[in-house]
Amino acid sequence: MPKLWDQLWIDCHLATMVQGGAPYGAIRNGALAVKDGRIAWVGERANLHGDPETLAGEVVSCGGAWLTPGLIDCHTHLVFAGNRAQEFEMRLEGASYEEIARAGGGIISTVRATREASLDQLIQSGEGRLRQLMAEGVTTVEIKSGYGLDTKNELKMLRAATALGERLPVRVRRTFLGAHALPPEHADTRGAYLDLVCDEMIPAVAGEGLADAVDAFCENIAFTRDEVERVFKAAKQAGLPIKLHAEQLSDQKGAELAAQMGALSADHLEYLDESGVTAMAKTGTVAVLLPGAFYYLRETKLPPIDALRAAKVPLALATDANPGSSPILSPLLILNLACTLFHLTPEEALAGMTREGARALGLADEVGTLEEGKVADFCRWRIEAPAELAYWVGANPLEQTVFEGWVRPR
Ligand code: DI6
Ligand code: FE
Repeated sequence: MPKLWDQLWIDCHLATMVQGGAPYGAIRNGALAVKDGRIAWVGERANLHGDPETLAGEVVSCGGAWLTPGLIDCHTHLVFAGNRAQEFEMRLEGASYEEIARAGGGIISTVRATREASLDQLIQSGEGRLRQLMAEGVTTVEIKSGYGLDTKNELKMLRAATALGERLPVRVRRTFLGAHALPPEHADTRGAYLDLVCDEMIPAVAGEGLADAVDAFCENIAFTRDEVERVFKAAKQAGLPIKLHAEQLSDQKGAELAAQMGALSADHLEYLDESGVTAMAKTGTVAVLLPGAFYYLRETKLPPIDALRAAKVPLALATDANPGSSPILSPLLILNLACTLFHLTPEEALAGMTREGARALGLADEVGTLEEGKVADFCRWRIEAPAELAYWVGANPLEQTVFEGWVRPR
């Protein structure tokens, strides 16, 4: 007799993260069925219409564990060469992130190393970092370019990100971030660099299908609002969605521009003002909070969390994993930092790395919650309550990860 489902997960509690019902969308004593890599049924075990063994080819008993959606890290700079430990030491001696950037260090020092690295070297070092994220339950990750800053090297970075998604059991979304910093060879020719980004890089990236979105860094050490607008127009012309690093170190009204132009998300947002909040609320632009960079740069100005919440702006959360402002490869630590530093509730934090992370990537119909029809990406955790995911630091209670219906090898 052919069975209805491929697998059935029982003896578990479910944090479905579906909005509107119980906290965490929780279903105690639940069951979850998988068919053809998708979630085929979710509910209380008592509502199963038959014996587990008659319903599914394989029955997995979870011993009282919690299942959550697979974690979604919607903002990373995971592909790069070298590291910036030396800059970390300089900052501890008093230099600021901006000062280091203006002196040709910061992002530009990673650009030098990344230009020198081969495609294979980028894939290899990126794979090590990606495996770290996966070891804490990440099933979808966004990876940006932005350390190449010329056509050849931006394409190389995006090829490395593409290869990572092909080699490892994880969903990779690639973002073109050519407008991350001004490369040294264009120090006196800003306009020419923007021409290159808009007229050569974006069409090349789109033509080769190497990116799923376009991002930019709107900041006094990077690009102005008007320059970002140009980049966004070129992205739209190429048919690519947009997002923005906005209001990280100062208020440039970048999030407002991003929202007005229909961006998927505006990220960082420490210096966002009330009008920016309103603009984002109006268009449903997701606020991606990055407490790792806030922590690492020892910032003191908090993003306007209460105002964002009050305006019902969706709050996503990500590692911002990068060699300068957030060398952090632990999504679970980020859950904790979101609570301790940004005053999110553990439920908001987990939603930020599941449901809202999916929304920030335009993937809300596919992943982010445990719901019938969605891709079967989920994690099994040895915890007694979902708040523990944000509570522990340095513990990793992950027991198993399922990606597209398959248990991922450890
Ligand atoms: N903001 C960030 O947090 C990263 N990029 C950006 O625009 C940092 C990138 C780096 O310092 O290498
Ligand atoms: Fe970033």
